This record gives sequence, structure tokens and C-alpha cells, in this order.
Amino acid sequence: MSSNNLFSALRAAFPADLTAVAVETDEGLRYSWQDLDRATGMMANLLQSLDLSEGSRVAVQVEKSVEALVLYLACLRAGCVFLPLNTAYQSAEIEYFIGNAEPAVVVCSPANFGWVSKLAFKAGTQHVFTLGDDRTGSLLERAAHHSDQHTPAARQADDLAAILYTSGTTGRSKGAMLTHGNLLSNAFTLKDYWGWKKGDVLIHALPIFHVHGLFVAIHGALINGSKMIWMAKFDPKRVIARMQEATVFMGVPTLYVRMLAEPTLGKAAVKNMRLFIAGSAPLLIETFTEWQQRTGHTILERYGMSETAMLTSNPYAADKRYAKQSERRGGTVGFPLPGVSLRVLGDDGQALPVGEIGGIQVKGPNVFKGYWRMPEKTAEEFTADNFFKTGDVGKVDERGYVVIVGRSKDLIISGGYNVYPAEIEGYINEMAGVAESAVVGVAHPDFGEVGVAVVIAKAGATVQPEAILAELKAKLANFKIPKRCFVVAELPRNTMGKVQKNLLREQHKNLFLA
Ligand code: MLC
Ligand code: AMP
Repeated sequence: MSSNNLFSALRAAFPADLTAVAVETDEGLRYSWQDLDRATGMMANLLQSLDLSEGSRVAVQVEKSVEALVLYLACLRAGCVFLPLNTAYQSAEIEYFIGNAEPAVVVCSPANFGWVSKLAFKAGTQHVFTLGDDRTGSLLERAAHHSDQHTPAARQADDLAAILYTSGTTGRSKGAMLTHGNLLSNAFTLKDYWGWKKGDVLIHALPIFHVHGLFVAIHGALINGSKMIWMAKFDPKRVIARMQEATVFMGVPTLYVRMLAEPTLGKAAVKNMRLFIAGSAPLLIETFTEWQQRTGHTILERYGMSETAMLTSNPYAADKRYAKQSERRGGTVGFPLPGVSLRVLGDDGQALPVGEIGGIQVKGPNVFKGYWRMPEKTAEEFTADNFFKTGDVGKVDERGYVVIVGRSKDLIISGGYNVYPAEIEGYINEMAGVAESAVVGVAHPDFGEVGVAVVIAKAGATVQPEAILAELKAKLANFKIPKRCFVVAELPRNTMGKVQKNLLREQHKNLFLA
């Protein structure tokens, strides 16, 4: 059997001239295609020298850098399973992921080595390396001793390439297992669907621990042999300043909102741009329209998930193979991608006609293999005919465009990051003096949606909202911290005694709006 290693497919798309620039940082560091090839070869040799068993996980919590990109590619090349972790996660969160995934290798920032290595060794990890965002750390020191010649490990389409943890509405986070085949099929589909062409240059300004920045953006550029302008952090001014050298940009809606606030954003800045893509959270129609007016470009919105990579997309252009329409319609996420089947089901499990709202289910070569070591959870989320239940609620309109109208899962999407109220409530409920709490999402001009906590104190106890937020901040990733907290006498309940979160959302809906 021939190998289906995703790295090999990306490597095969490198341009003939390996001395050309593949990645350029905003500070002006340039990495050629040859640099990427050699650096991933050295790092893959290092990983293989560790004699890891088949399917070993490499958990990574490091700041964004080109070397972190090299580490991802080296994991694929060596046949390891890449497990990226949000840099905002704190020790309790990291302890869970490492304990659950049991990685053979952990790579962390030099500054975190003390506490991360302690957790890792406790969980049985054999190797802990460090990687700084300034080309420092033991990982690079060790890799430097290895040859830059490396034959990619043979992988089959069904072999794991990555595990992405996604929180659950109940219980702990689940690791979505994505295969080489899942990611490869999605990369090829998007290359075609979004009309990637020779000369395209991508501005990469997203974090590289989630689907959007790690897979959609990186694979998109590499499978087209396209250069990336690599930004360690999103800075709207810097992105606008570099746009004249680029053709493609991808961002969560907050990135577009922040760029619109910059007076330098206009037709001149975008004159060489071909395509602006948005996703990970709903793009407000106001943002879509304002972007069109200011730049003359129509943002292409698409929809995906950690478990599935990309599922639907507005059209890039009229292409009879895919869609009858060329119009990118704001407020929709476009058509199911080629190879993806999408259906909308009612509460009774029956497929709904056009225009009716129900639960979205999907099937396709991009849909994940299951949740890591959670066969029951996996079985629950798939139907008998193998469709995955997305937890998103929507409809297909009369022209075939998919519209997401909400979620059946209790989830807040804040600036493109998922926040699960159940997790935050669990932490608040354990605090001294707290009887109960409810966390709801409300509209926010910058992040789209943010969490608000409503707390009930135990009889006779006094709790301060600021103290609750401070305590959360000490334990959880910063993006999960509710932006406001209220201590109240009671929570609204229905006749069954269930907290009516819709009433809380209604009550606080204008909290952050002018
Ligand atoms: C930061 N903060 C957030 C936040 N990001 N709060 C809520 N939601 C967020 N997303 C906190 C900070 O910790 C800080 O708190 C305060 O809010 C102000 O932060 P900031 O300086 O304004 O934030 P910044 O560092 O600029 O980050 C904002 C951002 C970032 C939008 C650039 O959140 C981001 O990169 N988002 C992209 C997420 C992403 O890639 N999602 C893709 C998921 S994949 P304090 O208290 O410290 O002041 C997926 C599938 C798919 O969903 O379809 O793509
Ligand atoms: P994640 O688990 O982080 O991958 O987040 C996936 C979720 O993000 C999806 O299930 C949707 O709820 C949401 N999402 C992604 N893209 C869009 C979009 N374009 N519009 C609305 N919601 C989206």
C-alpha cells in the first residue's frame, strides 16, 4: 500500500525553486522551502530517535513561531499524533489534557517548563522539551544534532494525524481524533473550491492550536506551494500594512471587526487581495456589509468544526461542478463542500424540507474518527447511518445555502474560542459561599459573544462578583472568564425547576452594546 502521509502531500506541493521564501515573519525573518524541508527532517529524526511506540502523541503548548509550525510538520512527517494546546490554558486544564491523552512527548514554553514537566512526568510522559518563540529551547538544541534527510513515515488514510480537544456540554473535554485522510481530503477540496492559484500569498494571523489557523490556513498555503506572511499575534494595523504583499486572508469575525476600526483599511490597502475568508463564529451581517463598502471585497464565510474541519462554504466563483450560484451571501455559510453530505433533522429525527430549522448532521471523508478513548460518547454523536450530529441548529434555504441559526449545545463562542458554560459553572459552584450559578452568552461588539455569570450565594453567605472572577482567573484560561458577574437572589426557573437561561440572556442582552 502506498503511504497517505499528509506531510508527503504537502511536501509534494513545494515549488520547484526550493530557495524561494516559504514563510516570512512580520519581523522580517525568511524561511525558504528548503529550510522547512530540512528543519522538519531534523525534528522528525529527533522524534524517531526517541523510539516512540506507534501512535504516540506529542502534546504542544508553545507560543506561535515558525519553529512551532516546523514541529507540527515534523510530527506528521515522523508519524506521530500532534496534540496542540491553547497557550491560555493553565495548570488544571493542562493536567487534564496530559492525563487524558498520555502523550509520550510534551513540548512547552521555556518559562513553563517547571510546572508542565512536573505534570507530564506524573502522567508518565517520557520526554519534555522546551521551545521558545525566539528560536530557543531544548527541542531545537536536540534536533540540531540530527540529519536533515528523512523519509516520511508510511501512514494510511485512517491513521491519526492529530487530536484536538473540544470541551463538552457535560463532563470533561473530548479529544477529536483526526486522520491523515480527514485532513488531506479537506485540504485538497478547499484548494480547489477557493481557487488557490500560483502566486497566492497568505497572511497567517491566527493561533495555530485550533482547526482554523492550524489546518485551514497552513494546509491551504502549503498544499498550494504558497508563501505565508507569518504573524505571531494578530495586530490589525500590521495586517493592513502587509496586505499589499498578500492575496488571501483568513480570520474569525473579531479580526474583521478590529480591522474595520482602523482608518488605514480601504481600497488601496487591499488592492492586491483576492480573497477574504471568515469562520469559526457567526459573521454579523453588519460586518459583512461594512467590509464590502470599505474594501470592495465580499467576505467568503464558511463553517466547520474541530471534529470535521470544513463542512460548508460560500462559493468562490460560479463553478458548475459545485454550485449554481457565485454569490457570497452574508448571514449564510454557503453550500456543503464537495464530498460532504449535510441534512437538517427535526426533533422527531425526520429530514426537514427546505427552509425549516432543525439539527445539522454531516457525513464525509473529513469527518473525524471518534473521540479519544470515549467510544460511548462517539457512538452517541453518530447516527445509525453514520452522520455526525454537529450540535448546530440551522436550515437550508431555497437556494441551497446553509444558514446557522443557533446551537443545541450550550456553548458560547467568544472571539472564535469556545467556552462551555457547564465548565465555568462547575468552578463557580465549588467556591466558598456559592450555592449555584448560571453562565450565559450575550452579544459583544468585539468578541461577538461573551460570557456573563449569574450567581446565587448560600443562605447567610456574602460573595463578591469581583472575587468570583478573580478566583476563576487564577484557574482557567483567560478567554473563558465571564466579562461580568452578578450576584442575585434567585435564578429564573421553569415549572420543571430548570434554570431558564434564555431569560437571563434576554435580561443582559444589552450589557455590552452601546
Ligand atoms: C482574549 N480575551 C478574550 C478572547 N481573547 N476574551 C474572550 N474571548 C476571546 N476570544 C481576553 C484576554 O485574555 C483579555 O483579558 C481581554 O479578553 C482582552 O484581550 P485582547 O488583548 O483584546 O485579546 P487578544 O490577545 O487581542 O486576542 C483576541 C483575538 C483572539 C480575537 C485575537 O481571541 C484570537 O486569536 N481568536 C481567534 C480564535 C481562533 O483561532 N479560533 C478558531 C477556532 S477553530 P484580560 O483579563 O487578560 O484583560 C473553529 C472551527 C472553525 O472554531 O470553523 O474554524
Ligand atoms: P470548534 O469546536 O472550536 O471547532 O467550534 C466549532 C463550532 O463553531 C461549530 O460547531 C459552530 O457552532 C461554530 N462555527 C464555525 N463556523 C461558523 C460560522 N461560519 N458561523 C456560525 N458558527 C460557526
